[in-house]
Amino acid sequence: MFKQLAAATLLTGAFFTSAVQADQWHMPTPYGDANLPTKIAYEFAEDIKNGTNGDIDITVHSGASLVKHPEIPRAVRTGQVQLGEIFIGIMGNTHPVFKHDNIPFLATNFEDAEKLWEAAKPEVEKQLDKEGMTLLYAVPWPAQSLYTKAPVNTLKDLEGLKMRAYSPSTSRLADLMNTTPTTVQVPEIPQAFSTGIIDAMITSPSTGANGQAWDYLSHYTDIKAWIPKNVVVANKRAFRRLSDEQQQVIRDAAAAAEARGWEGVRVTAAEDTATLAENGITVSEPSAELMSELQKIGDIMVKEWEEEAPEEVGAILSNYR
Ligand code: PCA
Repeated sequence: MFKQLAAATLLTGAFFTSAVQADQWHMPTPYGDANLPTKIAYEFAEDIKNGTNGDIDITVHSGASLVKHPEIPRAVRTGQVQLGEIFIGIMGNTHPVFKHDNIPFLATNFEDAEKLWEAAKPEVEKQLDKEGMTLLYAVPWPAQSLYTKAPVNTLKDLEGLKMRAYSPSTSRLADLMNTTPTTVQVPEIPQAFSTGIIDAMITSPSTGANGQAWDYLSHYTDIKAWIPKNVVVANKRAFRRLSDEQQQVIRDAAAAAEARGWEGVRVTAAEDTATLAENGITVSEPSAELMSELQKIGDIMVKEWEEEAPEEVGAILSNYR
């Protein structure tokens, strides 16, 4: 009996000794493998494995398979996982700095979106740090446009519809558009449309194309309202425990990932918009009236946002402008 126990202990000891060499890290991500951010996450993990000679081995758990999207921030914060990917907007209720990401018409092309990110990054980084997370990199989505089952010329055409929301800011936007916000995660979009839980949504051409939007809606109005991003964050303690060299490998891989995102998104935005049209969706430019109605809502949202945290939001806006 004793012998057996001793042998078992020895074995366990041997197991842990060899495991000390390679750190097994887990990285939950919210979106499936067809998405640009997920492809970049796999490359990021590969770069780190190569750069550390296998000492840091990150397993990417895509499509919310390990942790549900709304729970990823807490999983990283508490060290349940060492790092993870999060859509910035879903943290809007944690602190207003995260709302910079879903404000309509603040930044509607990639150049401005990069500038807005540079302006917001110090505040975002500070807030994440307070919550025990280290910012590694961001990946942008294509501009967010309007999907419906009928043509839209003015906001009146949307009145009373059920509008998908994916963050506190998009819920507020749905209210201001006189629609009813309904929170639906990406994998549930097709079913939510076909069962009438939602009638309309604002998202990227990529999410529409990946979800085969032509099966359940017919019109895409290219309002290009904002360019949101995901961030990849590490648990602060897990990151600090690494050697300086290892931290540098991760920082370098993160910089490469971020560059890939800004470059890649320009390509996927164009390709995925073409895919929508090829599959029979009517892709059109918005009317001047719709745009001016939406711009007014955007102005209201900027004002409300600034009032929520004048100091931090003021800093982001003045950096940006
Ligand atoms: N797709 C994700 C986030 C932004 C986007 O383009 C979504 O719709 O939830």
